[in-house]
Amino acid sequence: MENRTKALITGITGQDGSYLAELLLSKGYEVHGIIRRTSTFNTDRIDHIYQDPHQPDAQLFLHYGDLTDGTTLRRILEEVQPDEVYNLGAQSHVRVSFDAPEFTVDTVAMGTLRLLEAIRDYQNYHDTQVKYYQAGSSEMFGKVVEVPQKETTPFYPRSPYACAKVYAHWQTVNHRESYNMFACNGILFNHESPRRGETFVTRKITRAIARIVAGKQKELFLGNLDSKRDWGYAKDYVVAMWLMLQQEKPDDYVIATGETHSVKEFLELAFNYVNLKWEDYVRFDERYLRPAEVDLLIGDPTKSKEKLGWKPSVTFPELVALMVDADLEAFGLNTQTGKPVKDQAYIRHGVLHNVN
Ligand code: NDP
Ligand code: GDR
Repeated sequence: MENRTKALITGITGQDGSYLAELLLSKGYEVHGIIRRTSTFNTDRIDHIYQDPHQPDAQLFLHYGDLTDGTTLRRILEEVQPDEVYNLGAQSHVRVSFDAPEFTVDTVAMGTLRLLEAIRDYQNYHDTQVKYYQAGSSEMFGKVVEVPQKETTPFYPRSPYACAKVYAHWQTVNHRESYNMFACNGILFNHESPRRGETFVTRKITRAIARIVAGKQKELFLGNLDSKRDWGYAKDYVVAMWLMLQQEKPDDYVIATGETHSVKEFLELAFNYVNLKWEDYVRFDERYLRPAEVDLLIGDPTKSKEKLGWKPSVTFPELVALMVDADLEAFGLNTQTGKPVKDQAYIRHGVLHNVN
């Protein structure tokens, strides 16, 4: 048997988890993912890379667990004996975190602590080192204190989700400094893809456009169109996660494009792409407003460029186009340009289940 590097991923069924699993498998890793028990299948994003664990050459293994269940996290660590752990699991919707703050904080903040403590004990018992990646967020910057936001910009979180991520960030720093753990924080700005959850604004827009073109939807209800985000492509961002754990020393890095665009600009580009005017379809619904909004995010990726050699490969217009293309393709609609789809769509309910 080959001695492969082993990675354990929480949140493997999410957008980033699926891209990261693909990346690590392509690098020859043995990949283990923690999935939650659900009443219907929740593995659509990773079904295309799933392997029967009975096969002798299987490299992807799934384990039932939850960040709210510390015992199971410890058991999985003992079973897998990973070299690298990527903590991507989260209730990751900012608006929902106002509705379900306790669950959000339990998963995001306490879940991180449970995992860090489990790794600390595992390292001690086995006299080994595990490299740890923490999925931090630009939401931690929240209210504008400084632009562009960089590693040294003070945090000012504006939601239960962001408060929990700030705790997780500092707890990760604390484990690094207290116990000499190889623990890194990625401070990732928004990153999107055809696998983005359908209730985040970019995917909500591109999916609605496809449904409008297909004659299945007439209106799109949105909240605040003025907020600005630094939007990149998820497939690029998981490379940065991996790069952080390949450095000599653990550190924290901002991962961003360095450009910002409003929700309105996203709408304009996306609707123009199919020769429609967004004003004809978009309606306001206050239910999508947040009790406190994050108005402006723009990251300074200088450190990650210099130290990790990382840079984004997809521009904002390219990102919009590839997401619209993928959602159109899901309805069997030709794209305006006839260009091939760069990243095939992942769509639930079997409309299209053909991920690259
Ligand atoms: P998703 O919402 O797509 O995926 C979240 C994952 O976490 C899913 O696999 C989900 O499982 C899992 N999860 C939720 N609750 C728990 C729990 N209690 N225990 C274990 N697993 C759980 O998020 P993304 O892939 O977009 O993001 C990945 C990580 O990066 C998250 O931590 C997010 O907060 C963070 N982040 C994301 C950014 C982005 O722009 N995408 C930017 C910055 C940070 P299930 O499928 O069963 O629901
Ligand atoms: P965000 O992403 O909150 O930045 O968090 P989201 O796409 O939800 O919102 C971006 C902006 O769009 C505005 N908006 C709407 N948002 C949603 N979801 N639905 C709407 O109908 C709508 N209308 C307007 C929002 O108010 C906001 O200003 C994402 C998540 O992936 C987090 O987990 C991650 O940490 C951050 O990105 C970086």
